[in-house]
Amino acid sequence: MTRYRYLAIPESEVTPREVFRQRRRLLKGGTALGAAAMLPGGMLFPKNARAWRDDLEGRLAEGLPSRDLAGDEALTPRDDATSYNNFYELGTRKSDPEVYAHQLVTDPWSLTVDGEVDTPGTLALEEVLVRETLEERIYRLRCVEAWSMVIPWIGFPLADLLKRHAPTSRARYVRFESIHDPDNLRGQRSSILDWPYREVLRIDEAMHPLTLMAVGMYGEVMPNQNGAPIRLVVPWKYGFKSIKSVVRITLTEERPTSAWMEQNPSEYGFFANVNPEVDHPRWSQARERRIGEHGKRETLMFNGYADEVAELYAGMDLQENF
Ligand SMILES: Nc1nc2c(c(=O)[nH]1)N[C@H]1C(S)=C(S)[C@@H](COP(=O)(O)O)O[C@H]1N2
Ligand SMILES: [Mo]
Repeated sequence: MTRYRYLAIPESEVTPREVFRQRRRLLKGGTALGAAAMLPGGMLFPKNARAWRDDLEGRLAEGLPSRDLAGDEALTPRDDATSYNNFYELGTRKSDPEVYAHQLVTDPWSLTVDGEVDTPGTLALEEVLVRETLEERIYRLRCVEAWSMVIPWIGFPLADLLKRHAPTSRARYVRFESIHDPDNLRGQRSSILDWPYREVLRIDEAMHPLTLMAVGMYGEVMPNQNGAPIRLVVPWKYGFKSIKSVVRITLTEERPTSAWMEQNPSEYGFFANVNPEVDHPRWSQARERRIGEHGKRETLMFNGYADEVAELYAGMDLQENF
């Protein structure tokens, strides 16, 4: 069952509508969207470095439709979801991403869509977002390490973005790449992964209506430690597929590799669909620890999204294709 409601943001946290309108008018003065301008050589010149953030904050303040796709389960407390993270660019301890969040520079931000598309391009994030309809989606998130959360994301279907760039008939895979900025990101000065972080979906997985590009959570702009300013969320797959801080999306004919598959293919498969019957080489996947709860829960097939996605894998051996 899908419940629709409106995002409730406490009045105290909301900038009065008139103040927003005024600020947006000021920002818009002159340039389209108050956006970054493209200089020769493709360098982005930040006319207004806060452009995407100001636009997004304005839209969040106006309220968004919301869909609960986690079966009415309690939300993970926001403090847990923003302080217990995997974001190896900022360090490998769960507490590192929050502590070093400031090392991720997100203003300005641009996104490239290229490869097997008719209209490739690099756009400032505010230009990407102005085209898309945002909504809140409450999803379960299950990490391969056997913990889970329930998170209210804000975003838009990846399919909407991909369609605007017109995938060619040869496009079979979608490759995502995170920011590469070793001067600022302490984790990228270690060789735990071959940076930048890269992930891959099959095109039908990428076009699935559950597959989200998220730009916020808990009614607010995405915190840096959760993958600001824009990240993937694929709720039926282990969390490592949900790549953070995306700068580039490339459609391909051949299947690219991902950073985790290069690092350890026996532990991190291509599909990484949540499956209680396929154990990780070092631990069982039958149960999980819901962050903020005591005891353990049974892990659900496809993380509880089997009705929506099982048909994508019809006829496949899921033990083999893990
Ligand atoms: N770029 C990047 N994306 C990433 C990771 C990472 O280290 N770097 N960690 C992944 C893992 S293992 C998980 S479980 C989720 C965690 O998302 P969260 O911190 O918002 O809960 O992000 C995924 N996306
Ligand atoms: Mo994870």
